[in-house]
Amino acid sequence: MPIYDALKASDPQIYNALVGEMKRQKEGVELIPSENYISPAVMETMGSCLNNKYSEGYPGKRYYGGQEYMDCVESLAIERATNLFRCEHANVQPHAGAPANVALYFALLEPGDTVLGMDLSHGGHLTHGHPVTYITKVFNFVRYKMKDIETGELDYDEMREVALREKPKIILAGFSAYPREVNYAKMKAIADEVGAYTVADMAHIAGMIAGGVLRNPFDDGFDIITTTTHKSLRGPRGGMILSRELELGRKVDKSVFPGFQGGPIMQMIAAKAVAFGEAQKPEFKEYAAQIIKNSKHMANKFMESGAKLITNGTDNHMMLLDCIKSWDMTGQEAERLFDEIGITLNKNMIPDDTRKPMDPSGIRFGTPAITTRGMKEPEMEKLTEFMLKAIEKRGDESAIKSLHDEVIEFCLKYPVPAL
Ligand code: DSN
Repeated sequence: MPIYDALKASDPQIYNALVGEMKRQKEGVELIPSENYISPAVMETMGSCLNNKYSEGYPGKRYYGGQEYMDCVESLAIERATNLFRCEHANVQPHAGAPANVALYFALLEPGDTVLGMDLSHGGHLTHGHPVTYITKVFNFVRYKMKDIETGELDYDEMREVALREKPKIILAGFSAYPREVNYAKMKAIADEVGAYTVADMAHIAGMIAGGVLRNPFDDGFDIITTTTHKSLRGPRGGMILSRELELGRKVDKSVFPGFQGGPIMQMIAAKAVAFGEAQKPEFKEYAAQIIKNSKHMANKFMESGAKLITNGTDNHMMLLDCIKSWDMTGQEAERLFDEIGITLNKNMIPDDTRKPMDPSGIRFGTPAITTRGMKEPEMEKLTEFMLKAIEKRGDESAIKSLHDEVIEFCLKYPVPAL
């Protein structure tokens, strides 16, 4: 367990919150599919003196002096990212996934241009054009959906029709709640017909692409990949933009800095480099494969119990479950119930949901974090049992309490790295 003596002496309030969160992470099951546990090396790097340096610009072209070590750090991050994802250019400076996407739009588009992306209730993301975001005041977002929510296949015919009609400058593949693999080649063919760039926001599945167990959109000719670095890729919280070709990468660089951001967060860039180094190791391939095995196994166990999974299964790390059809409860109620037994997941809209985002019909959960803790198929069965038991015993306070005790005992057998 890390020692926080200086923090404890200087700021007991923050220290207590930190220790509380550490206990919560160790004693609980993390099923939010976008969360994970970083390694000790990544954690050390994040809390380092690299925080103290300003490094506006890029390696070899900085605005301030004293950059010999910063250039080394950022160059390594870039080199490892481009090797890992097989592309010519990486910008590792975006502070997070949302700024990466916004900087990318400004790199490729003029105000008023159109982006064709996934309908948000079918698994798209806020930064793909939700009306509450400012980017919708600048760019025009149009949508495609799944053709059949029983299989999850995307509606490539509708995508083509909308593309021919709306002439988007970007066709966007990328999802925060979509459990199926994508046919990137079909999307690329549609984009070529209308002269659009192809962009994949692979934030959720970056780890599986790095591990070679899900398809790399660059292999089908995609132009750009945006991603976060902290989900299945298991790095520090941050973003990244990858370009298949150098020329596009140069536009991206200008857009990220000085177009959109100021000084890069160098300790995070160093921690990204460390995480990319970890992802290049053979163990990471095994990890990525196990994430999917675990997810498929858990999905099958839920379906065997009669629960309704959207698309009737999963190809990746994620499951989306219709709580109304499965258990006659809302996603909000299910999220709270599982919280009570120490299992964390998130309420989520299901396709064409008639309920509101804060009280939707579904829940979303997945396996990257529990796989990092070394859990495999037998543990997936145990976790499914815990969850189904909670459903059965809902309302019975003492049964829920003893279930929570069982979950804690179970969790403590699987150490959290770095904690
Ligand atoms: N909040 C992330 C997720 O959970 O999918 C995406 O921004």
